[in-house]
Order: sequence, then C-alpha cells, then structure tokens
Amino acid sequence: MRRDRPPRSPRHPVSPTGLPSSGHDADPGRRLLLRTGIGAFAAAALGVAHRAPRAAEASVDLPMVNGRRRLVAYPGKRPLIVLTSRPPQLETPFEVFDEGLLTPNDAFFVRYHHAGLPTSIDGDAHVIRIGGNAVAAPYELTVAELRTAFQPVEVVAVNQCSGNGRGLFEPRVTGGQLGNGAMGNARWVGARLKDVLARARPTAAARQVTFDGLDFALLGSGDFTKALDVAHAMDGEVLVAYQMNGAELPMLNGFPVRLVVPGYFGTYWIKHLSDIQVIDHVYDGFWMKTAYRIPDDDCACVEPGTAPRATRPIGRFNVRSFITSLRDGARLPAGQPVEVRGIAFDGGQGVREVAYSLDGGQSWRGATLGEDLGRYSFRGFRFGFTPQPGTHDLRVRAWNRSGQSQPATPTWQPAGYMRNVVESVKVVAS
Ligand SMILES: Nc1nc2c(c(=O)[nH]1)N[C@H]1C(S)=C(S)[C@@H](COP(=O)(O)O)O[C@H]1N2
Ligand SMILES: [Mo]
Repeated sequence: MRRDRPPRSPRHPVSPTGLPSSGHDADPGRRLLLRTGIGAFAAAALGVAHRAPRAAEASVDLPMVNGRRRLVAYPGKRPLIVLTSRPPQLETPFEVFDEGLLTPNDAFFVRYHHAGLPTSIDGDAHVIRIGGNAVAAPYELTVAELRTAFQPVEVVAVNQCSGNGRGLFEPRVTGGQLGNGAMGNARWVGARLKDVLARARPTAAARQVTFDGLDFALLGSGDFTKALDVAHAMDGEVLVAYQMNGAELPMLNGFPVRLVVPGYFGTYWIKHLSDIQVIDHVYDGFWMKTAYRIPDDDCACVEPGTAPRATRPIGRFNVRSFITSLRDGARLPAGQPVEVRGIAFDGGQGVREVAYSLDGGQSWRGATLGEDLGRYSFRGFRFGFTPQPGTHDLRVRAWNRSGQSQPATPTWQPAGYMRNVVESVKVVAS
C-alpha cells in the first residue's frame, strides 16, 4: 500500500569517498582494506582485494554445476555471494529472506553492467538533468531539491533481476549463473517521476522517457540506458527514490537516487540516476533494442533449446513463491511439528493465495498468508508440518489476483530471464 509521508532528515553520514564504512567483515586483512575507503573499493573492483590465499575463505555452493561462490563483504554490505567482482554482482544468501519481509540494505543484492563506478558522490549536490526533445522546459534538479520540492511517496516493492535463477536453467544458458538471490524487497521513499517530469512540461510529441546513471563502461561500449513508455513513466507509481528502508540508499544500490519501477524487473531501476530525457520516438539503444528482451508470447518462453521468433522488452515479474525457512536437503527430527515459512510475490496484482504440497505436488492445501505490505511487496506465508521418517518433497505455489500462477515444469528462454516454476525443497526426517 502506498501512502504519503513528510520528508525525513537528517540523512546518514557518508564517508568522503561516498562509500559507507563497512562494519561487517570479520577478516582483519580485508577490513583494513575496506577501512581505507576508496583504495579498498578500487582494489575490490580490480579483483585484487581477495586474491591473497587464506585458510578458510567463506563460500557457498549454489545448486548448479560450478556453483561454488565466495562470500565477500563489499562496502556497506555484509558478506554476500560474489558472482563477479568487476563489475560487482552480488547475490543475497537465501536465508536472509527468512529474516523478515524487508531485505536489509546491507544484504540487498547488487548488479552492475559496467566496471566504471562512481566512488564519490555528494548526496545533496548530485544533479539530475531532465530534458529531451519532447519537453518545453528542460531543467536541472539537485537531490536536495528533489527531497524538499516534491511530495514524498512511499512504496514497499520487490526489485528482482531479470536473470534471477538463470544458473538453474536446463538446458543451461549463457549469462551470469545466478541462484535465486538476485531479488530483494524494500520500503522506498521518493518523488513521483510524474511530478518530476511535469515540471519539464512534456510536449504532445512525447513517446518514451530514457534513464541513465553515473556509472560508465570502462571499455567504451556506452552507458547503461533504459527507457519506459511515457504513459508508464507518468502513471504516478514510478518513483525517483532517495530512501531505502528508512536510510540513504547504499552506494552499491544507487546512492543517492535511483528509479523505482514497482512490479517491473530491476533492469529499469536505474541507479545513481543523473539523466532523464523525454523523447519523441521509441529509444533504440542496445539495452532496449537488443538486450533484456523476452519471447513475445504469453509465457515469455520458448521450447527449450530454441530461439524466439519475435521479442519484446522485458516487463513485469511473473508469480513466484519460495520456502525460506528450510534449505533443500535439510534434516528434521521425525515426529516433531515444524512451522515452514516462505515468501510469494508477483508483478503487482498482489498475491491472493499460496498452496503447499507435502508429497511432491500430488495434493495441496492452503498456507496462511502473513501481513500485507502492499501488492508490490513480498507476502509472507506459513504452514505447519509434522514429518514422518523419510524424505519429503515440499512444494509451494502462489496465485495472484488475476489467477496467474507458476508452471510445474520450469519455463525456458535463451536469455535465462523470468525463471518460473513451482519450487521444491526436499527434506529428510529421521
Ligand atoms: N546505473 C545503473 N543502474 C542499474 C544497473 C546498472 O548496471 N547501472 N543495472 C540494473 C539491473 S539489471 C538491476 S537487476 C538492478 C539491480 O539493482 P541493485 O543493484 O540495487 O540490486 O539495477 C539496475 N540499475
Ligand atoms: Mo538485472
């Protein structure tokens, strides 16, 4: 649910490098590096900070071939699962989703396309330019003014990478081999994009709005620029957000300001937002025209191993649900009741129902839904279970208010986007 709130101040201090200091790393060597601020960040970006051999470096094994990943604490973050260090791509360890419905800022996943990251940003003086060939009054807006001149709006919304779960695709596809940790749910506060755009007086010619951030390609392949149709940009739901879970955005999640596009995949949620252009045509940059496209059909999927005939830009999330309190392969004491917890979400209709199966999907019962933080949020659910000795295949399935759900076998597409399936967790009781 969305409600308006008065602006908040004061803001959390940010170090001179623009990087929050890290308090989470127990490793003395790395902590020293992190505490030296920009040097450490640069070192991490270069991939040298963690090369030194160490006796017991923390790692996790994702459920895929070559699934071993290091756990490393980047600035402002607790140890997260490293997919790549340059650019940083960090996954949230799945057990974090059992801690609560909101994903803590220091555990929120990180995804960049380019290694050229801003390392120092003045959170108030940072400027967003609003222009383009379809506005009458282009202007420049500081974040200080964004916070005070526009009505603050709050929304709890999931940010999920298009490639979340890509590493689980069969047959496997190229691209970042992610588990299911490239998602998170947060309470965002910001100005309505609609209000910010209105001040520039879009003309009748306006077709799309493009968004660009401060990060850049070190090898010169162009900025990461995305576009939304004008009607979407003006719908009042898209936010130019400066607050995440009651604090500043972490540097790696877009400090000081990012786009929040509720219900839509993370690719549109531009970080370190610096440039907004209202244009009179459909934007045809690489990241819209070539990348982040899905098969243009109802399931956004194709026969495994085949290529789509036609594609469209990726849009809203499909329905997903996960057990969060039990890992696959967990051991439980037989005959003792356990409460199983999980989360469900969709692209903005809201979750209507979650069902669970204790027998691999043969029979189903309704789970109890938890608190409703709005139709863009994770929705918690739970159910009780007293395992008899043996293996149990637990499954969860959700329906949104339009009656959409997940298929029993995973959807497939060559880019590894929008993974969708009734998830299964096998536990052994003895
Ligand atoms: N400036 C900028 N914004 C960006 C990206 C990027 O590479 N640069 N990646 C996008 C993608 S694909 C995703 S999934 C989300 C991830 O948001 P997060 O890093 O805050 O988790 O950021 C989006 N915004
Ligand atoms: Mo993404």
